Order: sequence, then C-alpha cells, then structure tokens
Amino acid sequence: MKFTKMQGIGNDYVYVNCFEEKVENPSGVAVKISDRHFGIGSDGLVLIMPSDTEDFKMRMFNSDGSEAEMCGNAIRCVGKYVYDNGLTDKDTISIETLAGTKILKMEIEDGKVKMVRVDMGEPILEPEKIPVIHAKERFVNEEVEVDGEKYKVTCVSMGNPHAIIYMKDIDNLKIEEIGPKFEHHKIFPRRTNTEFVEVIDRQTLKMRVWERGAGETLACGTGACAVLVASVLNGVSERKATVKLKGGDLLIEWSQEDNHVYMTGPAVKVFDGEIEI
Ligand code: ZDR
Repeated sequence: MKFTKMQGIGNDYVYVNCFEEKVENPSGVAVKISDRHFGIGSDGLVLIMPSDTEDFKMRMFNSDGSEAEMCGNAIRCVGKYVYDNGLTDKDTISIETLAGTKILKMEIEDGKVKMVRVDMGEPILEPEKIPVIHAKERFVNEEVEVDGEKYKVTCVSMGNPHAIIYMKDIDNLKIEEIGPKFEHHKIFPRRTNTEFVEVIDRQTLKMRVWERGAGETLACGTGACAVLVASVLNGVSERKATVKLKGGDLLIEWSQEDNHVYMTGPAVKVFDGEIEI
C-alpha cells in the first residue's frame, strides 16, 4: 500500500489515495500502521476517495481503529494532497465527510498548498445531537463529576463530540489520567474528545487535547473550533482568536453572519512510503 505521511501542526496521519489503492479493512489498517514502534507511526489513517456529490470524500480512522466523523487537521492535509498531486487544479474544493460537506480555500505558494482555510460549518449545541445526556437546551458551564472531582464543562459538536474544561496551568495537567475518564464518562454515549483550556486573553486560547480513540495528540482542528465556540458562549473570548496547541497555532473565527466556524492553518507533507499490509 502506497501512502503519504502528512501533519497539520503535529497531528499526523497516514494518507492513502483511494483513487489508486484499495483498503479492505481500514479499522485494522489504522491500528497497525499507527503504532509508533511496529508501524509507520501516526494518530490514525485518512482515506482520500472519490465522491458522488462533492469534489472528494474523506474517511478518517483513529489510532484505535474507530472511525471519526470529522478531523480538522486532516481535512487541510487532504486539500494539500489533492492539489499538490494534481487531482484537482481548483483552489477551492468541497469534501464529503461523515459530518457533512466542508469547503476548503487553499493558499498556494510556488505551486504548492501552504495554508488552508476550512469552512467547518455551524457548531452543534443541542445535547442530543452532540451527543451528551442532558435535559436542558445547551450544555454550557455545567457541573460534571469525574473521578470524585467536580468540573465545569461545556459541550460542542463540530460533527464530532467535544467537552471543554477551563483551568489554569494546563502544562502540568496529568492529561493521561483525567483524559480517559472524560472520554468514557457515562454522559457521552459516543465517547468524547476533551479539551483543557487556559485563557491567555480574549484573542488567545491555549489548549491541550485528549482525543477520543487516540489519546493526547499535539493538535486537534475540530477541538480548536469547539474551544472557540465554547469560549464565546462562556464570554471569555472574542469571536476570532488564535488557539495555541502543543504542535502550533490555528486561527479560528465563528462568523456572526452565517454562524459558520472558519479554521485556518498549515498542512505539511512529511514523506511518501510503501508498506505491506
Ligand atoms: C481532533 C481531531 N484530530 C481533529 O483534528 O479534528 C479529529 C480526530 C478525530 C477524533 N479523535 C474523534 O472525533 O474521534
């Protein structure tokens, strides 16, 4: 199987061009190739496929083999892949995902994609659609008990579920202990991605992420979008802010005009390879 390793601010995936390759068992392949000692090493597997309705289709599998609805960092890399490899000559493309169609606007430099702005669509705030078990209309700043401690939690879906918690000194957080407890908490029927956020100022948010099905990663595109939305709902940030992640920065804007969230960030190719699966 031919593949390309790509990363978006350190969130790294193995990308397979399914116009040429056939991947029979993507969940199993994701687990195998993601292993950083016995595999290629990645946060998961991304398939670039033909779509019946849009320019391209993307499927994304976490390193535990579970399929995610959407991945913000991966979709920018899909844009770079299809443009740089001549699968399209358009700088604006549509991509079908399990979380609906996303539109990408690519910034080209010397014939190659450097930055991508993604229209991530409208955030989903209804608890049953996130999904999170809750009786009210929204899940904003609600108390949740996790492992005997009480946390104030805000839940947002960007096609995939996110739980956002504000705290100080996230650098010293033992995320590998608390992360799984949120991920598997009984109020999240489809588990959750969890973001721990430190507000630097109204235009700068710093976060760490515990990803559903992958553990701590260096970055999370949908998570950064969910964090911006949660921060506006909690009155701690402007509608446009820089979200600082371990692997780099993303610029996120929640537009008042169309209620869509826009994410801008880099997409980088690391190397091409071939592996027997
Ligand atoms: C958080 C994420 N890496 C991104 O960039 O949006 C997406 C990965 C999928 C996530 N682990 C999930 O929703 O299961």
